[in-house]
Amino acid sequence: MLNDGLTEEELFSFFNRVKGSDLDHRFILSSMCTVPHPVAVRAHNLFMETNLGDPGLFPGTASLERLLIERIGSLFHLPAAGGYATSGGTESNIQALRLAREQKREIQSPNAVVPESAHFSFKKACDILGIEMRSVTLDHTLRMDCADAEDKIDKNTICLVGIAGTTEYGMVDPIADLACIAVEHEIFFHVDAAFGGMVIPFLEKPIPFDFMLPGVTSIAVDPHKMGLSTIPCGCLLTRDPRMLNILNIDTPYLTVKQEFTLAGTRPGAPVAAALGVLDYLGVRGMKAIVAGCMRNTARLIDGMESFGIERAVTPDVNVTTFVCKDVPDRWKVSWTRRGHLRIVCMPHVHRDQIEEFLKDIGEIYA
Ligand code: 0PR
Repeated sequence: MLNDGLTEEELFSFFNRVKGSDLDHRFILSSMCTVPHPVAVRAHNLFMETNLGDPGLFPGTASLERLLIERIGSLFHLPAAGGYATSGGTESNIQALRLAREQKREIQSPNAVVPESAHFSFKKACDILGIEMRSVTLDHTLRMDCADAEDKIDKNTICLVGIAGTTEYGMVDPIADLACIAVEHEIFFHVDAAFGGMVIPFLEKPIPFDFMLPGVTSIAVDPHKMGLSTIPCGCLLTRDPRMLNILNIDTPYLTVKQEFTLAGTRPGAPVAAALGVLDYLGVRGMKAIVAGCMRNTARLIDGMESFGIERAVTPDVNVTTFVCKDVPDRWKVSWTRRGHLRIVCMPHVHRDQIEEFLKDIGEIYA
């Protein structure tokens, strides 16, 4: 029930109490989001009231969105890529499937060929768009099986999907091989790099997954995951800078007369935050962050195996999985559909937390 108004003190003592029941990031080992970089927070605060849904009112902020897409396009070997800032991987994946379907309007019963490991956002996208989702099996490394993908493709396939950094196991699908298949069958190939897109380019040995591969049509990447941005910030990039225009609808009374985005009102603040982090840290800084996460990933795997707890797979990015049934309560971990313990070594998961976690595990298993 609404009251007659609280004092600021009353209100914020309530908020602080409530926030106190959120979990402490020190113990969150299950999340693909992290504590935003201080530069992201400062940029976010500066652009708090901006709305990219009416860009003519915020031309400055809109120019930051273009810069962000250009920065990520360059990182993905195509500075001239098209794209825009979404609310995250879910919206990017929905929009990619919309694009794919628009391009093959003549197909009556469209299907999308998607790996079993795909994030559940593809299920949402297919439900909304009336697309049949065909699941492709994984090989023993839990990467998409290319032969099965090829078997599942037929004349009604509007889109092939590969994942660069799977949610549950941190695997990168054989994107180069899938890109060849897409070229051969002339189908739209969307790469979901929501997680891996801000990791793979900064690895010591980057795995090809981006526009460097001719068959890749679009890429989803989330600065609000490994990009240390504030939430919500995803990006959808397209090889053809004009491609998104096929989704244009009329917006007669706005400062722009058409828009292709899914959301109407869109926050400029996390876009400034995402760009801020990339420009502040630069390639060197991002490499240092990613190297730290990968060192912690390796240390965690080593430590767990020293107690006889086997890894489920050797991940390509900073997601670890183990054959392990029990973890002390204070740690917030997650479990995959196949029943493996899953820990994501995000930037907020520092080395001392890994050691503390291993010590706790050692008390049970050593
Ligand atoms: N694609 C991939 C590969 C993902 O991992 C995710 C989300 C998405 C798409 C969807 O992205 P949005 O959630 O931004 O729409 N992966 C995480 C997951 O589902 C998201 C997450 C993050 C969940 C933090 C929990 C959490 O605490 O596990």
